[in-house]
Amino acid sequence: MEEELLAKIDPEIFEAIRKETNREHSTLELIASENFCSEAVLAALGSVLTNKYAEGYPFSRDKQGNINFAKDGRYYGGCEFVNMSERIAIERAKKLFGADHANVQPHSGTQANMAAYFALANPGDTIFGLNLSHGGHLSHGHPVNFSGKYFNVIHYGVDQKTEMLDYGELLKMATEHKPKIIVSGASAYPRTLYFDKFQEICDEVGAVQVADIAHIAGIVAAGLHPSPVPYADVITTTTHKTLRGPRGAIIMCKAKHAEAIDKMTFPGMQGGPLEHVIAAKAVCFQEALSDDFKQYQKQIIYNAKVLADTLSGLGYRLVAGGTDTHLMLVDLRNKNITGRDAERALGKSNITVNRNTIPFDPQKPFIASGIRLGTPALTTRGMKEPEMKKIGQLIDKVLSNIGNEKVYTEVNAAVKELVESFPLYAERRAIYDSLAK
Ligand code: DSN
Repeated sequence: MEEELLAKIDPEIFEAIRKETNREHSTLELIASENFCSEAVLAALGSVLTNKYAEGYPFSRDKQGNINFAKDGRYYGGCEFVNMSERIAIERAKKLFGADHANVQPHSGTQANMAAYFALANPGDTIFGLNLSHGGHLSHGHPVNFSGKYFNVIHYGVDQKTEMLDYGELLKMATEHKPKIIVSGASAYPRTLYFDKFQEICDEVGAVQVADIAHIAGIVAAGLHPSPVPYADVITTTTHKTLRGPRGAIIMCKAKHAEAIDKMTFPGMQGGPLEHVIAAKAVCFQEALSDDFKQYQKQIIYNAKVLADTLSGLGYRLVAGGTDTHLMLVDLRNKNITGRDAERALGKSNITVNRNTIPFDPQKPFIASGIRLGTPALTTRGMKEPEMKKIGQLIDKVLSNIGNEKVYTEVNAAVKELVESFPLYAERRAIYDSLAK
């Protein structure tokens, strides 16, 4: 048995894995970008496919750029079975999102964005991205990230009053600066993203839209959020957030960019693909094509609305007035708490969240005025509206009693009761615990 071997050969690493499995079960995971993948995904991740070098692709291209799966384009022998699983991953990704082309090799969302930018633009070109403190992402042009170092990045933001994207202002800015790429997408924006509006602006100024749907990919795949696929030239996403697969990413694009995207991913940005992760992505896409997955995504959104309404009813101000998606941003300024203090206090009560800047935040990102909450992980556990109300009340109890250890202990007991009713990785935990020294 694999677990038994690991426990024997490397008890320290076994212990870290055992404890993390128990932590995931015993805490309320509200980090909007996290989720719990299935045992089937974990099985693919832990497979011998990790052993295989497979630089290149499971297909070749003719002179016109047409893909031919009958002849692979690998630089190593022995690729016939990883070709099988990578081809399945590509086909499922295309089917799930209705895309012309999919590259399933990027190791992470930032690397996917890197390949997209370098395939479509040259260093020094102007790129637009959403300001990090308005809900954007590091890889959308932050100065400390490659994107901000290699490109002339201009950030757009949300309207100060509505805290929603200001497409009129974006058009004005784009008309003035003529960006090569406009990155649409966010990691802390609770409202609907209108990719058609982004595309209208791109068409007006001759830019290319790169849509980063990492956060909302599962909701998009389920048809519950507008898809960028009919509009954006290139779409990137991670596979481990609402999509609930392994940690990693993919790039989708219109046929005309397929060759450039593939070349920039490998050999441009990466070497050997992680074939075990690609197989796990394929499993995740198969799961995401099911009706159960659509129901799961619906429940994520219901749960987010109920949690948002509960907090709002308890006097918390929600950025942009609420949520249309899986996440919400809570402005804590009227409670005189910083995001950092809230994150720490909730952590002591076994409720895991992350501090987050709010638009026009007076605090630095390390402190932040808000917290970001998301429902994908708890929805995977089977929690529904009644649990969301209860969790909203528990969050309020902690945040209204910062520093009160007695309250933290009481909330801990309530969290324990909740998590025991919605067990996570139960069989796996039982095996690990039976092997613990
Ligand atoms: N760091 C991720 C998030 O938490 O949103 C995005 O990559």
